[in-house]
Formats: sequence, C-alpha cells, structure tokens
Amino acid sequence: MKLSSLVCVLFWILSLGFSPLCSSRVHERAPAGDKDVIIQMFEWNWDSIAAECTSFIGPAGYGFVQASPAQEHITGDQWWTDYQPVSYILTSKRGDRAQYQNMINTCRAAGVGVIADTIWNHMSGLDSGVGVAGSSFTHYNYPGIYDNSSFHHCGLEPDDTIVNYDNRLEVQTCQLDGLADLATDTEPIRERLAAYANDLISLGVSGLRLDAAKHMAATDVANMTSRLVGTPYVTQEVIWGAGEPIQPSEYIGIGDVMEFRYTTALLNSFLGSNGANISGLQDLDDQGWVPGDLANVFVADHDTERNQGSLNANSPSNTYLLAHIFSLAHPFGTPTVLSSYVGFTDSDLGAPNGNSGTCSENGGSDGWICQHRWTAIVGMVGFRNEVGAASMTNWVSASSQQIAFGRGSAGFVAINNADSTWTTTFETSMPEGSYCDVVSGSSVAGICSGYSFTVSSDGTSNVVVPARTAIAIHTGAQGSGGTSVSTVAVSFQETATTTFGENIFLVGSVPQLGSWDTTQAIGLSPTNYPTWTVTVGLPAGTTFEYKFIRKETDGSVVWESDPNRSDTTPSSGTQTVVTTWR
Ligand code: LAG
Ligand code: CA
Repeated sequence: MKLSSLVCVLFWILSLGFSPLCSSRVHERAPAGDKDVIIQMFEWNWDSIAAECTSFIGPAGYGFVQASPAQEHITGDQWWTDYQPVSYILTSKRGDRAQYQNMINTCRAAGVGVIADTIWNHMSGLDSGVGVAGSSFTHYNYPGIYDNSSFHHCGLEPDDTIVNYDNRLEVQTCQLDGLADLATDTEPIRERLAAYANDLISLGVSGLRLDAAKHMAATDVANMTSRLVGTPYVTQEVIWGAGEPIQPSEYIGIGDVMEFRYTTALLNSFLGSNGANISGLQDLDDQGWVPGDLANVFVADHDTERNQGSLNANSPSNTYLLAHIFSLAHPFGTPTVLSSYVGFTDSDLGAPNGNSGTCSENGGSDGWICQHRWTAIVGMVGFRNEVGAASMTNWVSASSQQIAFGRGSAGFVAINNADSTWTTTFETSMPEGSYCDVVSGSSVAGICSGYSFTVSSDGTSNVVVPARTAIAIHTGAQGSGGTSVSTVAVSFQETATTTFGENIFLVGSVPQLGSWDTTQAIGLSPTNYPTWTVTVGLPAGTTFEYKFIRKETDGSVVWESDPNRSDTTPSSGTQTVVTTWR
C-alpha cells in the first residue's frame, strides 16, 4: 500500500459525519509483490505453526501466517469458542504465551510474519463460566478487566441481539450473536483494547486481523489503531451486505478490508451460477469493491467454508483449486489462503489431533487439509512472488469459462473451467524458452516434475489445457522434460497408391492419433496424389509410434507392414514427416 492522500480524501468524502482519519497514522498492508501471500492457519496450535514455518511455509515463499485468536476464551470442543474471549491472558487451546512467542520467533526466522486474529468488538455470550486459563466471568463482568458499564446495552431489540442490519446503530452497539458488546466508543475500552494489541505487537506480530470490524464504528477502530506501536498490517472483517448502511469503504482509511464481494464473485463465477462466469473477472477494480491495493481477498475463510458463502474443498469439478490459481495469479488484492481441516460440514466441529496441525508432502494428514501444501497453490505462490507488481497483459477469454492472462513478461496463466479441452495458440509477453507448469509440478534443477511447455521467439505458445484444470508458467521456473502440454504442428506426407474408394489414415500411440484405435484414426487428403497429407497438433518434445492404414471400400483395414514407425516431435515450431507406404 502506501495510502495516498487521494485515498484519504476519498475516505473522508465517503465517511461523511465521521471525523477524518487522515490525521492518524496509516497502517501498512503487506508489501506488494514481495511475498504478500497470507495463510490462515485455522485452528493450528502455536507449536505446529512454528514447525510448519520452518519446514515448509518459509521455504515455499509465503509472507505471513494468520493464526487463530491467542487470548483466553470459553471452554468447549467447538472451534468457535475462540471467538468468545474472557480475558487478555495469552492462553488458548492452541498454547500459552511462551509458545506464542516461540511461534513468532521461529516463523520470523523462516521469513514469515505472524498476523494475530484479534477480537475487539465483544467478549463472551455465556451467562457465566471459567475460561481455559482459569478466569471466572459472567456475561457482563470480567473481574479486573470489565464490568457492566464497559458494555453497550443497546435496548433496541429483545436481549439486545442484532437482528436488523439496516440499522447502523443496532449493528454497531447491539450484540452480535448475543456476544457482550464492548463500548468501543469510550476511553477505558479503547485504551484496554489498544493495550491488548500492543502486547501482541511487543511479541513481534506483523499484523492484526480485526474480527467483526463492521460491528464497531470506523471512528472507534481508527482511534484504537492510531494508538498502535509501529505500523502493523491491518485487515478488517467488514462483510458487505446488499443495501446495508455500513459500507466496507468506511474502513479503508484504517487498513485493508476483507472483500467478501470478491469471495462471492469467485463462488458464482467458477460455478457458473447467478449468470456469472470467469470471463467476467478481468478488471476487478471497476466492480465497486474496495480498491485492490486495500483489499484482502480469499477464496474462502473459516466462516464461508462452513456457511456456503464460498467455494470449499468439497466444491465440484476442481473449482476450489482453480479459484485459488486465479486468486494468486490476478493482481487484485492481497490474497489469503485458508488452511483448514475436514468435517466442516458440521459447522461446530473442532480441530482434529488436539489442534496440532500435520501435513503430508503435498497435502494433509490426520484430518488436516493443508491447502497451503497443495502443489498448485505452492506453485502459484512462487508465480506471485516472481511476477510482483507486473500488470496484467494478454487477457483472452476463449469462452465464458476459459481465460488466460499474463503478468508483464514474467508469468502467464491459462484457466480452463470448462468441461472440454482447450487447445490454442496463446499470445504471451514471455521471453522465448521452455518453462515448467507450476500447477502440475515444479522445476527441479531445470527438469520439470509436471508438465512443461515452450514459448517461441514471437511469444506464442501452442498449448493444450485439459478440461477443469489450469497451467501457469513464470520466469522463475524454467525447465524442460516432464510431460509436454505444448503442441507442435506435424505435417505428414505419405505417398500411397490406392484404388477408387480406398483412403489413407494415420493412427498411433498418442491420444491425438487415436491411441491405436483405428476407428479414431486421422484421415489424410490426396492433395497431390499419390501423396496424402494431413497436419496434426501433437505434444511437443514427445516420442510416439504410428502407422498409416488403408481403409477399404468394405470398411476393412489394411495396416502398413511392421515395425511401427516412430517419431519425436521438436520442443517448438513445426515438423514435416515424409514417408512412403510399406
Ligand atoms: C466473526 N467475524 O465477525 C468470526 O469470523 C466468526 O467466526 C465469529 O462467529 C463471529 N465473528 C463472532 O466473533 C463464531 C461462530 C458463531 C459463534 C461465535 C462465538 O460462527 O457460531 O457463536 O463464533 O463463539 C456461538 C453460537 C451462537 C451463540 C454465540 C454466543 O454458535 O449460537 O449465540 O456463540 O453464545
Ligand atoms: Ca459493537
């Protein structure tokens, strides 16, 4: 970021009636283009995050982990006990203060900052209880911290619970889900909450997520963030709702805003629902959302993966993965990747394995999904770090569910969210070369573990993108080998004499040549009889076998004599194969 004065003025105009925020210090978003990807390590405990930072997250190039709330909360097996704080003791299900400190130190040593999920709006919703660190409390009394006068008692609804989102005052001073609503418009509360955030900052957190920010007036939030030490990254949860008086734009002078309209757009576009398609996702700065450099964007968070508000790991036809590839490739916003656990269809289910996150090499284990380890997601983090701030180039949409675009001359991605193969010649701005597809694999010492494809000197690339998948290349992952998704045009010129009604066909070992199925053989034309010709797009750099066959008038097939012919296609360009029937 670097909030320009323009944004300040814009904020000031949009926030009529609120005091302008531009006198207060502005909080930095993640540095653009320099490891800006955040992982939301939902419910992972501090020791397991620390270990994962060292063994995987740092080396993979992520910039930040967003950890679940650190403060003392109510007891219970459900994950959402975290969102009912009862004191500012840094002891939760996920570890104590020393473990939190160790996580921060370990992650920072691996080049990864920690973003703390903080709860400023409310305390618990229970009549009374004892928290996980032993603190007793009642709904409106937290001994030594808060008493009845510390809370809003809005008097607008039965039980003071928010029902009407069309009423600004109700949304900000009544109780979200019955959670005791802190009087964030008063000095003692502002002072206490800023002290809580500064305690986390003193331990070394790099940023803060402000839970339920929409339920606090922007002026309240701005007052508290102005008291923070340093300039931590701030992302605010302001869930946009149609026609509501409280708008995400009110909060952009404070820090980033979680842009839920982006999440909804990806849900609809990738599922093709509500008239949306991925071809509509080119320019996201003209949608009326918060500006991209102030938006924190995500395919799903822990709430939306449970409440059908987004795609999730159970979404059909690979859409969840494709949406991540899109999100990491597109320049709009600072992306967060959710890393969560299975069983979220039960919306109360707590984390597995005693909150100790575990993964396998490229996926999860022990109930954890470990989205942050998926090959394609890791590959796209590398893509994003490589392309940096490069602008979008070469956007093309072959159909409503097939898009491709480049990022300057550093990267190119093609997303085929249709049910049929997309074979085309892309125009890229990439330098000539052979690249590893980072969706299917990576470059290990110049050898691609997944697909590879080539870009010619004119920037074009002939590529096959299978249905419901994507390919992506960037200048930081060059290489060859693997399985090629590039095609080259191969012209076959076979000289064969025939009698009237007989025709020459080509059949071979690769799918493009029918995989030896004579009913799928490719017909040649007697363009210059007795020379028969056909040009076929075949995978680049690939060796295959083939034969010509003659189909007789009665439908029977005569094969050329053995052995099979063999050919290796070049890595790019074209090839001509001249043969005579034998
Ligand atoms: C958030 N953003 O504004 C969190 O992202 C979201 O996960 C939190 O809700 C919510 N705000 C409050 O911090 C979660 C669960 C709720 C749960 C709440 C408090 O989605 O279901 O409410 O945390 O634990 C639970 C019960 C409610 C009950 C309430 C109070 O589900 O039925 O009314 O507790 O006892
Ligand atoms: Ca409130």
